[in-house]
Amino acid sequence: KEVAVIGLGYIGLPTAAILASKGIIVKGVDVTPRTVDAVNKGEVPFVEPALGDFVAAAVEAGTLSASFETPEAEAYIVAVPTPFNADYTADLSYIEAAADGIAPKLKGGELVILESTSPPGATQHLADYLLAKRPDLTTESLLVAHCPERVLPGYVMEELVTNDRIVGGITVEAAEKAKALYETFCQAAILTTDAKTAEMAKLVENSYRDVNIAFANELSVISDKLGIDVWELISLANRHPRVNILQPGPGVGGHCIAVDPWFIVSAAPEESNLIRMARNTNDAKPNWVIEKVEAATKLDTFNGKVAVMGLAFKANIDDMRESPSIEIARKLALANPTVEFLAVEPHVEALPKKLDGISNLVLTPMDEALEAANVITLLVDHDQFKSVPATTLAGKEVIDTRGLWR
Ligand code: SAJ
Repeated sequence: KEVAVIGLGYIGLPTAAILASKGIIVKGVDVTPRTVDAVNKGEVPFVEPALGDFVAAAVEAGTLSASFETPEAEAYIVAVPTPFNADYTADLSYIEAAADGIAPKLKGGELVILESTSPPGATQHLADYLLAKRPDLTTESLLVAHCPERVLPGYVMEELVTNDRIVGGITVEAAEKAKALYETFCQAAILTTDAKTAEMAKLVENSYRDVNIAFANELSVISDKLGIDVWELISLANRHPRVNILQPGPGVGGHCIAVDPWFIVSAAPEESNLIRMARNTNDAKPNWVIEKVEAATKLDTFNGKVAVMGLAFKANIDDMRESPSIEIARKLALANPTVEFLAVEPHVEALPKKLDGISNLVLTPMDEALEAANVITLLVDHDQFKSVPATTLAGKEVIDTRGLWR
């Protein structure tokens, strides 16, 4: 059995490696030389626990290799980015580019699986696109399915095996064949449906989380106005057997939860009121935090230095893509040039591009920043920050967006 995996990123590479660990010959394809080189050396070009061992072992065993060229294979898994355009519609150009590579290699009977998070209709679009390039094939001889990923960054190798999966086929046969492939490594239930329902299920999962985080974020703003501790409020409300409120924060980051709901909104703009409002509520939270920090810097006691604790998009990772903390740090520093911002991020050695070159924003070791600043803004609940003693914070203005130091 030979499988080609197009796109060796956060999802494609783990999927390729786990298939290869089952003895399947996996040929990875990527456009980035750094990625192709790393994989062929048995290395991983980003941080994901346990993935390195899988890749090293599979390359050593000869079941995993990478190249720029799409090979002939019995099955193709497409795991490329689906960013959104300025008007919130999905950009399917990476999927089409993958299809351009696959089309000339098809002989008939192959399985093509789309893993990328996609708007409703994208899998059908992929099938139509391939068939337009290969009019000699038919829906019966080209099996196309959608199998959205659900893994949580940081736990990918574990969740690939233990999470239930949804497989949506353009035809029933496509769904069944895709299911059989995922059964080689997934020990949980694999549920089959049609392609559009599978696409929507993925978007709904992330929108569900977005809407619930928006509820928590709104509660934090209301509680602040009313002089109530929102974390105490939520933990008390959650003692009701049918209530389970999520945690407020400085906004929603990462490129899944802050993106996927827009695909639903753009597919049904008139009907998606709650989903759109949740997105806007979460997107507005960084500005609310900025106002809080600026108010603290207007106090007579302010000594000119603000500590910004955490830049990653969530706790205990180094991933800063679409991080609300970055947005907050950047806007604060640019709008307040006379204030010195001491950014603390234990997971990185240098500031990310978006913050680089801003003269009043400096990456600073935690103890130094906490000592020097008398306004402390906590943006990420990293484990390292939990141990900060109350005495260190005493007498300072603390804006704790995660409720870590209550
Ligand atoms: N957040 C809060 N409060 C919470 C939970 C999260 O403010 O109570 C924030 C986080 O700080 C972060 C953002 O939301 O900025 C997203 O973090 P997350 O841990 O909720 O999710 P991701 O983006 O790391 O991964 C999600 C997962 N989806 C769901 O839990 C429904 C994961 O299973 C998906 O595979 C992933 O999106 C994806 O790739 O779509």
